[in-house]
Amino acid sequence: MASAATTTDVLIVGAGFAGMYMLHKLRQAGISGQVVEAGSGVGGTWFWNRYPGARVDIQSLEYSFGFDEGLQREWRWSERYAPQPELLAYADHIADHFDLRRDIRLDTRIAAATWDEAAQRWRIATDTGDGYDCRYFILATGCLSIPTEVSFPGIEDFKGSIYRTSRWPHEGTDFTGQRVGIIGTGSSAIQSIPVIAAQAAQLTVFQRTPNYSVPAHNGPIPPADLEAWERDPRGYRAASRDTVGGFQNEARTDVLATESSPEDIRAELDRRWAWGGFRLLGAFGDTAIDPAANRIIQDFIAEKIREQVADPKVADLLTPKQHYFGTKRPCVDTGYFATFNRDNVELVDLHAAPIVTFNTGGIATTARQHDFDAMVLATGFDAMTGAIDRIDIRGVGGRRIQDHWAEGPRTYLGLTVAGFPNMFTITGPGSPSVLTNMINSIEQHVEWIADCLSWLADRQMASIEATPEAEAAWCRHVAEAVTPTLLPTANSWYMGANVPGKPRMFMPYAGGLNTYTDICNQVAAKGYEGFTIRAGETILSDSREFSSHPPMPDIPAKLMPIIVERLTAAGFMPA
Ligand code: N01
Repeated sequence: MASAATTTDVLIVGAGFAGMYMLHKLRQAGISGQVVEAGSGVGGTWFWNRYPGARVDIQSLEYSFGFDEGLQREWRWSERYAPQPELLAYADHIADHFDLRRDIRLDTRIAAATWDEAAQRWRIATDTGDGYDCRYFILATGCLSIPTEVSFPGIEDFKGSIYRTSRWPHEGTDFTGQRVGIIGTGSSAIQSIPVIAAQAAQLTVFQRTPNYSVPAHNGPIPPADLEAWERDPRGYRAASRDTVGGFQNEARTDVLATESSPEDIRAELDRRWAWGGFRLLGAFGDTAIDPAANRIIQDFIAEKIREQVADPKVADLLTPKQHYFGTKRPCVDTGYFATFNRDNVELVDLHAAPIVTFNTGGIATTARQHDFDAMVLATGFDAMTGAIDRIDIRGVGGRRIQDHWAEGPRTYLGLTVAGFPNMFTITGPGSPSVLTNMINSIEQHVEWIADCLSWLADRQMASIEATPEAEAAWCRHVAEAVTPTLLPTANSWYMGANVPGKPRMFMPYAGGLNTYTDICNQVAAKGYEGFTIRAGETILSDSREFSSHPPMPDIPAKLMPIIVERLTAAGFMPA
């Protein structure tokens, strides 16, 4: 028999960085909260993704919280890009520093959440048979937390070990002397391949789509960054948040590759390549829009791959040709391409020789049998909606979130969903989230939600619900923001393209974290426009529209024809 539900103001799902900061922020506001976490520890992404070589790919100085002066002062990163154990230690430190663990329940999954219209509360059921009774329900479930359910024929017959990068065993692995195969060449694979290759007797990489990757140049934190941060941590954080991507990358929106001389292009790209990481993305203002400009960076990276890989045929196979640079999330690597120069590493092109089946010994492709002691699946995630979809969430009138999202996720501001009152998503679909430094997006969301709940409490309001009109307007704006760019052209997980049957829709908001933050602040300043706010029969506000659109950015004249053409074709501008 189910035990009595625990009563709390807020139930938070997930004890990653988002869930933990949410809990802390609520406590500061005098609101009670409980966190439920499926894992047996805190840390979210960094709890699960323990594969060899896992590390952050935004500089740690920026991929860390700025909300607490003490936390900032006492935590020191050992490297430019912290490795997974250090990030997990940071998560544990946050849990201890802010005494969060007493309100975090581990090893428990939220199975169902039902809105009780009469009581204006959520009734939550866990997979252990008990539940919660709460006013607010906050999904801090992460954007990349549910692995895709790839299944290969015969996989159950394989006699060796099978590992998933996203569910790596906590005791670690030792591939010494083993023949290892890895499927996938996304970020997880690109980080783990060099490390596994250095340990295993033999590593075979099964590649379906080559990916763009830039060197991390990991090492000590660059002195200039450290000095800038130490001089003014608050200012440094604010500068990071006031960017499109939530990190500083010297973005030059007004300099176009197609208007620059070959010498200037080369010097700029070389400088950014030498600095490493995502700074390459900010080199020119037209790369994300103009195919000709994108081609310039593609050619540059192709040349860099040829420089790193001794065998021209292998270099060619490793060179992306099917998508524009930046339209799938670029990878940041440490020695990835050079790994293919090792005698114990082989690249299998799955386009030339697709996998036919797994078998007891390993994998049979159309070309031949490959025998392994261990297989690694680095095959990706059901991104952005996967974790939410797997909870049986029922809003007003019993409507299921899966039905509301049948044609793709619909949200207002990536924070709320019409018909699902008092439910919030941290870095949900329709927010900048995965296109940004997640920590800065998390901070912005958590602070906005906490302010909103305090505002409601001050006015003794019981519920807040996005109006269908505001949600529709936001969805339109999300689509409008990405339409001028090349982003929708790739078969990316941003588009849901990696999950069979998932609706094709560009899920994150491409308008930039800085712009987005302004919009969210305007919505709040207008008394939460686009929301119906009520307590019982009392309706405090029912402003149905969403009018806080950002001002038009300064767009270089040369890009206007492309942008107008795409917006017109998509119906955002009259023909
Ligand atoms: O997953 P992915 P990931 N047969 O989806 C291949 C973040 N992240 O875990 O491209 C054969 O990128 C698939 O091939 P294709 C980051 O945001 C961050 O690597 O579909 N191959 C692809 O090569 C990242 O973008 C860090 O043709 C199959 C790969 O598997 C996101 O997580 C580190 C296949 C999946 O790549 C996801 O990265 C790691 C099949 N049936 C991850 N199915 C940081 O550094 C899939 N593939 C912070």
